[in-house]
Amino acid sequence: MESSESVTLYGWFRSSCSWRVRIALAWKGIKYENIPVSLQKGQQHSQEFLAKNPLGQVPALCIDGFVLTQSVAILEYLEETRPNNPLLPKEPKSRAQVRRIVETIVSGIQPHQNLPGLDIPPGTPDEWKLAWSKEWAQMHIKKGFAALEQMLKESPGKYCVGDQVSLADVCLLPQVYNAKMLHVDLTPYPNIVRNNEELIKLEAFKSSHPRSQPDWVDEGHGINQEV
Ligand SMILES: N[C@@H](CCC(=O)N[C@@H](CS)C(=O)NCC(=O)O)C(=O)O
Repeated sequence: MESSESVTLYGWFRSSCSWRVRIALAWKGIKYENIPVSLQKGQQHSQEFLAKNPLGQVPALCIDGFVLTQSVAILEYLEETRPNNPLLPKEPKSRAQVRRIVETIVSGIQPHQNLPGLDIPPGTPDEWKLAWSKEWAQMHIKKGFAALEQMLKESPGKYCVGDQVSLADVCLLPQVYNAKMLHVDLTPYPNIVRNNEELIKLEAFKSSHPRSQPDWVDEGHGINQEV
């Protein structure tokens, strides 16, 4: 496989999946060009972007002479090809715990807040669609967070799995941001909240925050830098 120095991320400031990749790139000190694909303007459906990801979803990462999609595949690829500042622990049980937390977020929670995941009959008024999608997302976040809260108790430490930052943290912080945006009460999840407070102190998590992105638009959610 061809290896090249230039790395380009196609993403959107508020996409939690894009944010996962931004964190890992920053954590590993990989320089990249950030090309915004506005989901609000529907740019993920443009011919140009579909050539990168026929699924019409961000993120897509051009790296080492090929285009990679699916945030977890990207994270694992970065980990395998750029093992500095590792995001997976060495010990198999801890690795499994990291992957368990990742999977809970990426397949158990995030897809339920992505609009195409909702089968809403055509003709439904916009305000109903919004209310229903919000309700649906909140329900899955609460269910997922209750499970994650338990998992975090099983691997105590400063971060999700002990005292080492891992892919679990890379996925959790953007998900907590989404939960706040959807006004989910986080009081029942003290370990998640504590984890979040630790993570946002770290430069790679801070610099990759939606608000720090060139395409940031204040959408009036009232969420500040301290997610
Ligand atoms: N499993 C994919 C999910 C990607 C995804 O859902 N991306 C969202 C933003 S976070 C998106 O592009 N949504 C727009 C759409 O589906 O039209 C990944 O982890 O990369």
